[in-house]
Amino acid sequence: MPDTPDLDKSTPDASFLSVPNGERANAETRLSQLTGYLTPIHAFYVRNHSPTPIIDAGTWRLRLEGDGLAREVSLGLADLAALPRITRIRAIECAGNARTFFERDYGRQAGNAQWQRGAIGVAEWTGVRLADVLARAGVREDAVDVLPEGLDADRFSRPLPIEKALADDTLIALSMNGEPLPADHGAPARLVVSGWLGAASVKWLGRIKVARRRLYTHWNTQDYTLAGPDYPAQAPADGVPVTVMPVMSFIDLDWPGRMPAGATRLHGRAFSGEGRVAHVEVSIDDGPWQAADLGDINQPAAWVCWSLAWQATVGAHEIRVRATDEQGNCQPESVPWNDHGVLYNAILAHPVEIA
Ligand SMILES: Nc1nc2c(c(=O)[nH]1)N[C@H]1C(S)=C(S)[C@@H](COP(=O)(O)O)O[C@H]1N2
Ligand SMILES: [Mo]
Repeated sequence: MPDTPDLDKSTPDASFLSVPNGERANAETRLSQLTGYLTPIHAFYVRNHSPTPIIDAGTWRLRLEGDGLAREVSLGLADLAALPRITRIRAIECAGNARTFFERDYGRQAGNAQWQRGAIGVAEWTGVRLADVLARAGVREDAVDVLPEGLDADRFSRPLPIEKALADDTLIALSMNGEPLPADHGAPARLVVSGWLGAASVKWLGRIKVARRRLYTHWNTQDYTLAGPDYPAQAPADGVPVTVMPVMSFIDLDWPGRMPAGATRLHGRAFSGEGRVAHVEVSIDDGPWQAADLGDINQPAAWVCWSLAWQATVGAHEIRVRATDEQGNCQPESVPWNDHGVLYNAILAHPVEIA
């Protein structure tokens, strides 16, 4: 292996903010640089718990094992290529996105990587259904949990219940936005788990275990859990393991945002886990909530773009956005503290300076 930098993405460009205080090099998307619906590969946030491994696709194998399978199987890329190919547009969002706002609200840092709002991206993923891959090894009727494991130094792994693993849109992605999967995003093969926390979408897959009992790793017991005084511990976890991501919205501006005065349009994105966003409202300087226009692409487990016409006047403004999903879930005014700083989805008062 060459002298691998923490991130394979050589020089982060203007599309990125690097995240201080992360365990490794982590980079978040600068939402102000997004122009289209999909997040381009070069701008897609990266969350690594150990440095990006460079894996030889030619010799790569995926091992399927465990007592929830009829037999052990080892597959290469040619075996995956023989399975039906599927393409899905899906978001991946880190459970810790917007974590930095816990410090703002409570005066101390929660968890580690101090993300602002950019630990989310939407891409078009192409690959094969995890269900079709597992079928090669014969999934037993009494299988309970599936444990995908990465080939990175930490052997990152986060279990999934069998029902989610076998869902029609849980896929092993081999390409992203029509390009081969880049190293930073899990080449040669990663999971994409619709609507769930990013940690479920294990990168650099090397092994998948299927078991007839519940499985636990650091990543569903000691991190990516809602832990703290307001949450009951679900032993052996220190809190409530995070699964589906909650409804949240963002403005496509830096923080603080800067725009010229005059007739303009505010743009942003809203997302709600496995569901679809039903509406987005915007309030400027504590004014009435106004309905934003939603973009054409609005499907479950991906964001919807929103926009609103605005007559921007010179000075400092505060813009609030709130999204509501099809189930009627709306962003809260505040989020109680939790130790790992996950699932921050409160309505943000976004400072915007008009020159
Ligand atoms: N093997 C492995 N998979 C992983 C991780 C990791 O560190 N190692 N990080 C997870 C986390 S916490 C997130 S938020 C997503 C980020 O995916 P991305 O880097 O492609 O944006 O990958 C997940 N998959
Ligand atoms: Mo994450």
